Amino acid sequence: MTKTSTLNYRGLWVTFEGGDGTGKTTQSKHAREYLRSIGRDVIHTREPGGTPLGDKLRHLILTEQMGSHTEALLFAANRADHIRTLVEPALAAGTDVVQDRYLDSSVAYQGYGRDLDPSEVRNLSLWATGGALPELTILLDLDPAIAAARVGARGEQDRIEQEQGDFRTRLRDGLLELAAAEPERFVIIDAGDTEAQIAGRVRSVITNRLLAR
Ligand code: T5A
Repeated sequence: MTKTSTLNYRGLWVTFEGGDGTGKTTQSKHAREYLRSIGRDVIHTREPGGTPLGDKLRHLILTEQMGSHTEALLFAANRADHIRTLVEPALAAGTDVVQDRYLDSSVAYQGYGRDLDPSEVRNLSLWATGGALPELTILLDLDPAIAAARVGARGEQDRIEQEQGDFRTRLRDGLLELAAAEPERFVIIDAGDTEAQIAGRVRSVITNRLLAR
């Protein structure tokens, strides 16, 4: 079994999770601005992507047709590079990291959404990253139909965003299951509210986590 680490970092590591169009990019950027406004060093990053190699993998993953195993391995390869070359060095130096998606996305999409075993997918990512887990994960939870309308309103969709119906429902249920299994790491926020209301909730969750350190 892979050993996990959550609280050994100087910087605060916060990840945002949720289905497509639930507002992760919007809210993770608000979180970055909030941390800056209280005088903390912070970087904002994302998966897939996050590093020069990660950006190349992101392009491959989102444009090429591939099987579930290949997809899971490419996400894990991106994650290994991202965590080992960017995220962990930043946290060790005392910089906060606000991250749009991490391994819970793989467990939800490649595991619950597709046909892979969720625990195998999780273990693959833990192996790839040496067991790295964030201190705080904010799950933006939203009815998949509303999320799909938000993504649709924006225009073009990538290969994974084009998945429909049952896939989105399995994904949402899977993410809620992950949050229930790790209540000390996850905070669930209703993503159906306004951008400002959600940003306010995210601010207070982050403040409480910093005060509890
Ligand atoms: N993936 C990813 C996997 O399958 N496995 C993995 O391991 C990982 C890491 C690419 C795809 O890869 C998959 C998941 C994805 O399908 P991505 O490009 O990061 O990942 O795609 P998303 O994370 O889904 O990015 P999106 O931009 O689609 O969604 P966000 O970031 O959740 O939403 P955001 O902030 O861009 O907002 C979407 C729209 O809604 C509006 C925004 O203005 C925007 O137009 N909005 C709101 N509207 C009303 N009320 C609010 N409160 C709103 N907040 C935002």
